[in-house]
Amino acid sequence: MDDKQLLADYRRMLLIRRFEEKLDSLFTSGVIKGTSHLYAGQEAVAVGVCAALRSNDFMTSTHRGHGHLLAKGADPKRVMAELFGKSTGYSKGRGGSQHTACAAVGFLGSNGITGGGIPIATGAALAVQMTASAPLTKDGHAGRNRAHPDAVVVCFFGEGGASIGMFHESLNMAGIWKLPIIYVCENNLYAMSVPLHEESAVQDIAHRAESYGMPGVIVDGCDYFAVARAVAEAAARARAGEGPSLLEAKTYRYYGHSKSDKREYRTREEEASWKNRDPILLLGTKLLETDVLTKDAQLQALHEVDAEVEAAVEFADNSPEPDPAAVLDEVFA
Ligand SMILES: Cc1ncc(C[n+]2csc(CCOP(=O)(O)OP(=O)(O)O)c2C)c(N)n1
Repeated sequence: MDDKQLLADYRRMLLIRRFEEKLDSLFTSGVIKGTSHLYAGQEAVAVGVCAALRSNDFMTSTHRGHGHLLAKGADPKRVMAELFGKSTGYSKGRGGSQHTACAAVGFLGSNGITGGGIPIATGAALAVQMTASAPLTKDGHAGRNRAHPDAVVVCFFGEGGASIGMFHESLNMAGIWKLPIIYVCENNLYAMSVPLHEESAVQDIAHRAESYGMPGVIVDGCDYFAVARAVAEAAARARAGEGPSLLEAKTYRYYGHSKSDKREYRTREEEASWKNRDPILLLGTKLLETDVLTKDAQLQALHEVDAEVEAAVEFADNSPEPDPAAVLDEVFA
């Protein structure tokens, strides 16, 4: 990674953090309605993963998806507009926090169904594989699918999502067919209020990989470099036709599960110990130590990111509401 990418990724992690902090206050003050699942604390996973991807790679996400979408290169203005339910949002204000998709950056959707993205990502990986093996059309195009033939698909889910049946069915299929997919489990220790030991017989989700004929790798989800390295290896494997991988990033969400959660199932001491290893702090310290970042540039990045978040709020606030007459547009079933 060159210095330019490192600085851009540091800035993107900051952007995600400040975006989520802003959202917390917008939800609390009732400006944005409904609930939200905030990504703060997990930024090194989304940004570390994307550091090792190409722009034409694909991604599926979860109910906690704003960080994934921003890491993949989405415009914060249009992400915010979607959260405001405005027509300028990526899903025209119809999807909201849990159902945003952005084809332009290969983001196949966040998903309110726990683990719901897993079969979708597996199907997308099958489509990529079929594209690669499809005969070229007369004008030299790679078949009917527009997917790049050596694209990879990244599939995010939580450790709770890893307990649904489709996790096992999908990974088995991907293992048999050697699909170009990287399953990334963000293990933040709790599915709503349920700790991992109450919902999984094994405490490392990565160990399940062996059952499906793929490597299972555990990474420190607070360490941007560790995540990027592991994904680079998995992506190279997928592009070489060697099949899927399962990565488990040990991480922590800073906020409660959603707006109403008072976090009674975990201690303030546990929260403080994770915040001591804050992913943005760790990357910032490393970049300062190696002279990639200066204190002035760090401050400037923070100002720029805050201005970007404020501009996103202004754009969303001033955007038009969806037209009620168009409510049935794009309803297919
Ligand atoms: C099929 C299904 N069951 C239950 C729920 C309710 N639910 C929403 S989020 C969640 C926990 C998800 O935990 P995890 O996958 O670990 O992700 P995290 O919230 O920790 O990021 C549950 C059970 C749901 N949305 N979908």
